[in-house]
Amino acid sequence: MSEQVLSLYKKYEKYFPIGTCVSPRTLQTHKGLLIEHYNSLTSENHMKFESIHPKKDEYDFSAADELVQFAQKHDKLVRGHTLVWHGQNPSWLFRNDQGDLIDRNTLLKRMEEHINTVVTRYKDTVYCWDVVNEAVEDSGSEILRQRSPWLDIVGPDFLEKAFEYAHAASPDTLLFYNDYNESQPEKRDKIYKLVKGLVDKNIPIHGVGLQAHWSIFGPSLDDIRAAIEKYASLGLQLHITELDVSVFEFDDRRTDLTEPTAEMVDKLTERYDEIFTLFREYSEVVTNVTLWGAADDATWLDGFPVRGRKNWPLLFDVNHDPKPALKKIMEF
Ligand code: HAH
Repeated sequence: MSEQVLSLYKKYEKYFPIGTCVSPRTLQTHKGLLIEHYNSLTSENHMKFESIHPKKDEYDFSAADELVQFAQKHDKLVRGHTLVWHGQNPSWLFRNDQGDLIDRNTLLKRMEEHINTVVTRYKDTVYCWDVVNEAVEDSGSEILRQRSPWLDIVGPDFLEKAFEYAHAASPDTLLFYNDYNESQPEKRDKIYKLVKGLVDKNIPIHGVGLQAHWSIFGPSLDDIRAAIEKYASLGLQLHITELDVSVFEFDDRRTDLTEPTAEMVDKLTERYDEIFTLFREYSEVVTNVTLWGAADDATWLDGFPVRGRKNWPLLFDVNHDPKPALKKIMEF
């Protein structure tokens, strides 16, 4: 790192913590940036079911423990991600020893045991959990995502059960529902309905996580504002949980660039400026803003939606130097 700038999280201290996802590798490769600029950490992959509970009778806490120890040493918050999701699950989870799908009660027992073990272990170090991730269908009339083993085997009350188990394990931990395409009006209204249903039933839920996987083309600021207002009207807090700004439109599959164009850099700067200005305006309800990566050399968008295509969606560049977008969001 060559160029020195003020600390990002210190600049935002009066508004909200600034987070990033990390891996065992980036705890080392991005250590300087993490310590200086971010005060909230989320494990990108190592608290997910398949990583932390790879076999029925075997947990692997090594990477999660390492992250939590780093966070304690450097005085960082930790967001837990994630307990119940359709993705990145171990193959044993939904089947018995004969390889047949298990029944509702057996899966609920496994869910309870998993949530209780993981949430209890980190009750003093993880201040909030994404209890359920991505349970809402993107389009069409169904609210709940179809073809999820949780829905198929347990039924629609799998969400309630997950929140209840997490709350029983640690009553002081903040519990979130987390999803993407959260600002798109159709899906926004479905997420709202789902979460309102939980709130109305007095299920212990404390917040909505807006993943915020956005691009320089959208969603519009009006749609983001409307989503924030709508979720906040439930009386819950909002976390921006996985913010990044792709330089490509989602359907654009071009693979020819080795660096972002000047126009992309300008748009990215403008976009981060308007987004952070909006977040500051809503800092009463937006209580954590986490980026899905500390710098452009470690972003999941290099593999999604086009495998092996470089993207430049974050605030620090591949050399860990501050980008114009970073400087811009510090000007207030
Ligand atoms: C997220 N899904 C997950 O929550 C996170 O755990 C993972 O590391 C990366 C992204 C986002 C997602 C999407 O934006 C579109 C389709 C599927 C998944």
